[in-house]
Amino acid sequence: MKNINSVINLYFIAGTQDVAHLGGTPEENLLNKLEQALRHGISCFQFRDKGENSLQHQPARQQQLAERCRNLCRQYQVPFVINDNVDLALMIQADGIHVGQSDEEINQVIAKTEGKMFIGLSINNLMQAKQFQSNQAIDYFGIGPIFPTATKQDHQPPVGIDFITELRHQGITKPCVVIGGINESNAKLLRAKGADGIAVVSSLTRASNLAETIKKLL
Ligand code: TZP
Ligand code: MG
Repeated sequence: MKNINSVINLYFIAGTQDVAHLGGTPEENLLNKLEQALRHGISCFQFRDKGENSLQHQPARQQQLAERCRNLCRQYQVPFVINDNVDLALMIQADGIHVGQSDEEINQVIAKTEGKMFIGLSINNLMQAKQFQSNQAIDYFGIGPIFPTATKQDHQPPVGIDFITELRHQGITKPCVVIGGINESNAKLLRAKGADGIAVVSSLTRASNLAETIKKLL
């Protein structure tokens, strides 16, 4: 596997619900957006298809689309990650799985994946970070939301811009990717504050000039 810090450097997350405004079929919308993002230099893609306007109630169609996204990522040699669904990740041989605190129990995720893929875990407070810091099976932490965001409805309270520095001061050394309200005007600051990578949804799904936006996020 590539070095995890280079994998999480510019981490694009999306599902069909995030591109519904683009006007085509869900498949066209997501695949076109993903291809452009891959062409312009994202370092990782997470398939996170859930909620209103997603294919979550059409599992066969959703799996087919996940496979097409995986194939596209492979063409560009960019790691492909599945959000939440460990069984789907195993079935389609994803490169990684990302889970939250309330998803499938982390030890079960670790047992099921048996080192076949990398594992990311969402962290929202210092206690969680300390609890999982020494767990070698977890490859990176997703930290956030940093800012309030309209993209995720049920998100935890925003942790704020200094949380990543606080984690570093508290001895948290695991690779960290920050998420939630990150855009071209705050990305550099978050990197300066200790983030190894940044994760974005709407900055890319709603970009008017994707190439320019990606340059500024990198
Ligand atoms: N997890 C925490 S915030 C968030 C997720 C999936 C959504 C981030 O979306 P955006 O549009 O980059 O703020
Ligand atoms: Mg989740």
